[in-house]
Order: sequence, then C-alpha cells, then structure tokens
Amino acid sequence: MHAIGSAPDASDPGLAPGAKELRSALKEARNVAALTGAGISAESGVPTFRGAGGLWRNYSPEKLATLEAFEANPRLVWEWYDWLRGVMREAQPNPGHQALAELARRHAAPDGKGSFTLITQNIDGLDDRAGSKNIVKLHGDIWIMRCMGCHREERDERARLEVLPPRCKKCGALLRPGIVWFGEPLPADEWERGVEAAASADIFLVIGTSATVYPAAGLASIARQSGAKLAIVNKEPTPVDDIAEWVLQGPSGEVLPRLL
Ligand code: BV8
Ligand code: ZN
Repeated sequence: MHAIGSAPDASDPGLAPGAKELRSALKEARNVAALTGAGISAESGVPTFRGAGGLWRNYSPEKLATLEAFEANPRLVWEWYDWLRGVMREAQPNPGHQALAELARRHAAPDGKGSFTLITQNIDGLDDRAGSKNIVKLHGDIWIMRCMGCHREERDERARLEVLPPRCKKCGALLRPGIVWFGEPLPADEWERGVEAAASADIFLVIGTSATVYPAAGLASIARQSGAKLAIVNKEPTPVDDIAEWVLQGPSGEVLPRLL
C-alpha cells in the first residue's frame, strides 16, 4: 500500500498521493476492471444511498427497495422511483463517468489483448450516456420496465410517468423497474461477467462505493485473491482499503480524470 499518507507529488501537487504511480500502472496493465457505486454519480446530483440526502420522506431505500414493499404498496414505491427517475433524467454524466469511458477506449489495445470492464451497482444509466460500452449492470437499469405478469421488458426513458403505478399495455399487470431489490438475486449472466472480469484483472478499481452491499462488494476480494492490485477512489475510507495497493481519497470527478 503506497498511497495512504504518502507526500503529495512535488511535480504535480494537484495529484492525489499515489495517483502518478497508479496512472503508470494502468498504462502497463493488460486487463483492468472497475466496480462503481453511487458515489461516482453524486457529483451529477444523484443522491447516494447511505450519505446525507440518501433518505426520502423518512423512508430508507432499504425499506423501499424490496419486492415486499412494492407488493404491499406499489404506488408509494413507484412515487420513490418516479422521483428518482426524474433526478436521474436531469443528471448529466460527470468527468468521473467520462474518464472511465476514456480509460476503456485507451485500453482496447490495438493488439486486442487489453481489456477494460466497467461493472456498476448503479441503475442511473449515466455510464451509457458517457459513452461507456459493454457495461456490467449488477443491479439492473431504472430505464427498463418489467411486467409482473407477462415479464416482457421495455426501455422507457420518460422523466415522469403519467400514471402511477404503471401497468403493462399487453396484459394489464403491474410494471416494476428492471432493477435488483434487496433480497433478490442478481442477474446470473451479469454476475458471471463481473466475476470473470474481477478474476482476470491486473488492476481492479473500486470507485464511489461503501462496499457494504453483497454480493457486489465481494468482487473486490475475488479480484485481490486472483492477484489483482486494488485501487480505491472514494471520498471516505471503505472496508476494502486495507486490501488495496492504492487508496486515493477525493471526489471521483476530480481523481479519475487525473489517471488518464
Ligand atoms: C441478495 C437497487 C440473495 C435498488 C440495490 C447481512 C449481511 C450481509 C449481506 C446481507 C445481509 N442481509 C441481507 C444481505 C444481502 C443484501 C445486502 O448486501 N444488504 C446490505 C445492505 C447489508 N444484498 C442483497 O439483498 C442482494 N441480493 O443477496 O440476494 C439471494 C440469492 C439467491 C436467491 C435469492 C436471493 C441484492 C443487492 C442489490 C440491492 N439493490 N440497488 C435501488 O437502487 O433502489 S443496492 C444499492 O446499494 C444501490 O444499488 C447501490 O449501488 C448499492 C451499494 O451502495 P453504494 O453504491 O456503495 O452507495 P453508498 O451510498 O452506500 O456509498 C457511496 C460511497 O461513495 C460512499 O462511500 C461515499 O463516501 C462515496 N462518495 C460519495 N460521493 C463521492 C464518493 N466517492 C467518490 N466521489 C464522490 N463524489
Ligand atoms: Zn404484461
């Protein structure tokens, strides 16, 4: 672990300690993967879960983001998601999302041997809008609607829905957001892709996540156990800092562009 407490870089004082070293390690690495959480979208104005402002009408998301809550009160849960969709529609990708899209472009090495996999816990779609490709969405996508009756899925990017709760125009059953609620399994194919990317990474970036939600947070240990060097980019300490090679404290919108 090099970064905690190391002196700022004299040649580039604006650089978080360790960023210079990580920047050159990223250039050398063949396979890079990044696990992102709500923190990377905070500078776009999307509230994080556990930070201030993460609560809404004195409900905590863990109480609203469950199938039980939805079945008990679909209208209330849809009021929460309709509000969140409005916030996410207004939000713009920030320099953190853009830096990851650029890192991926650089990593698609001409010899085709390099790889960059973006694995996100976020449901806001800001990485797609920043130009990132082949994103692993562990917790789904708020812009996908899924029918509770016929299970058909469709993309619906309207900022506000006219009728709450929305119903399937084919069978009339309730629509739910295409996201993973607490207590629900992650989509198997997305989880597999995440594990594969973590297990083959030379460098595994962990960005803007409190690393407290499983199994997503477990990808950091899978990467570490498979020989990856971990780099944490976060505003505050996380439970995976102690298995990391680099810990860069600061807002991801400022730290990530400095890694290019
Ligand atoms: C499952 C969609 C089983 C909904 C989400 C007890 C112990 C351990 C685990 C459990 C347990 N009890 C239950 C569990 C399992 C549970 C879990 O882990 N619970 C936690 C709370 C303890 N997990 C599940 O339920 C998962 N499913 O286990 O299924 C199963 C298996 C087979 C068959 C049946 C069942 C499902 C988890 C997915 C839940 N859905 N989201 C929605 O979004 O509304 S999770 C939710 O939390 C979001 O997706 C979010 O992404 C995720 C993690 O949060 P973070 O992204 O890390 O955000 P957070 O606010 O916590 O942190 C932000 C960080 O950024 C902070 O550190 C902050 O300092 C930093 N930051 C802020 N600003 C910035 C910044 N950093 C950099 N720059 C900045 N500017
Ligand atoms: Zn239907």
